Amino acid sequence: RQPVAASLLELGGLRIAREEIVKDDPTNNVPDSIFSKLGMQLHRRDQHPLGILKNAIYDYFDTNYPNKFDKFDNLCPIVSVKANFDDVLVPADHVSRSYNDTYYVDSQTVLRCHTSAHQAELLREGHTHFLCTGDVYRRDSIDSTHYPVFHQMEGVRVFTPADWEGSGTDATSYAAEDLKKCLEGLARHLFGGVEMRWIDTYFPFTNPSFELEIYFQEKWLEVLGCGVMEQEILKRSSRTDNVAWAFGLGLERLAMVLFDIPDIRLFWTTDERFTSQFSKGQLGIKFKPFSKYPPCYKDMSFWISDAFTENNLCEVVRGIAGDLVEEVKLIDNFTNKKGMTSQCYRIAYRSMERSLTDEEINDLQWKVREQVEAQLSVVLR
Ligand code: FA5
Ligand code: MG
Repeated sequence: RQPVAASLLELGGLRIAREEIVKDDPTNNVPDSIFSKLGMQLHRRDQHPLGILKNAIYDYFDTNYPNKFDKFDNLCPIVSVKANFDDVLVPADHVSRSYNDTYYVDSQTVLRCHTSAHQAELLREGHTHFLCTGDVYRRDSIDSTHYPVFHQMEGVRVFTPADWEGSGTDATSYAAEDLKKCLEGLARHLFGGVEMRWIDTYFPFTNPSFELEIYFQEKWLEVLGCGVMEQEILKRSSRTDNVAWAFGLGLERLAMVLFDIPDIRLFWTTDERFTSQFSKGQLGIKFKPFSKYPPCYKDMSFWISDAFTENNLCEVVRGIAGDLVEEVKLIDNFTNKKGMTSQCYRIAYRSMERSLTDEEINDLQWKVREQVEAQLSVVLR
């Protein structure tokens, strides 16, 4: 079950009570299961795979750019809507701003959904080379590579005209090329050889924009987003003559590849069979899975309404089953002649620590059905 959350937290030097973050109020959608993750700061533990990875990335930057990059890993994850979205030019109607995708503390305050929330503030403070690591929060689907709390590292490098003049290319191409070289070098530093590829993509805050994918467990896994920073962001921090690149790494994704960690929930386990396999500064470790306990699948069908979303379903399931839920997957979807849509979801329950009893799973599934019906305006079939 979910651990009982401490009621007073210290975040980025601020003292915050549970009542300030979990509120019975329509402008707030932070559940206790998320509150209980605030302040855990897995990325600041030198023995934890995420801490080991963060330190290895620091080593790469320290070696290649001695004394250049300022490092931040303790900025408060509770940020303004302005910092999280407006300052990085996310349009007013962008889906990521919705209550379906983001955790709101109140209408003007969110749990940051990316470390890009700190870009503008750090630029305004005068930093031109920085790495900013932190826990980020998103309402999202449930499977082995998605979790509602994960960790990102933001990197930003600002160039001045002296950097690209004489290079024979324009400022934007110069920055894009430098960015790709830097990140390919990082991938080699971490992995030696792996199969990777660049994908062109879109972010509101960069242009051009790219994603890097790594081949892992027979699939291409997206590990980071990056690009050349939109000029408007630099302009607002009085850097009209500069260009910059920025990236956002998904630390869990990189750590899964690096240490062969098969399921993202493992980062949160306190099971010694997991934690004892990692030690400070050790990059070469491959995780040896302890025996995998059997999964149990439960299907649930219902007629949906327009208000139904998969993220809401996942949150209800996670609220009841916590980390015992491994995956929530849509397996059937049809609309009848009357225009009613029915969906069937398959829930995989599995503990990483022990065998679950039938009774326990039936009990969970019963509660899930009850709450799905009560909270999601669907009709169970
Ligand atoms: C962003 O968050 C951008 N802010 C990244 C960025 C920064 C782009 C600076 C350009 C410049 P995205 O939503 O794709 O992008 O997330 C970045 C990475 O976080 C992904 O590539 C992935 O590795 C990881 N990630 C995203 N969602 C999850 C999740 N639910 N669980 C675990 N990791 C995730
Ligand atoms: Mg992405």
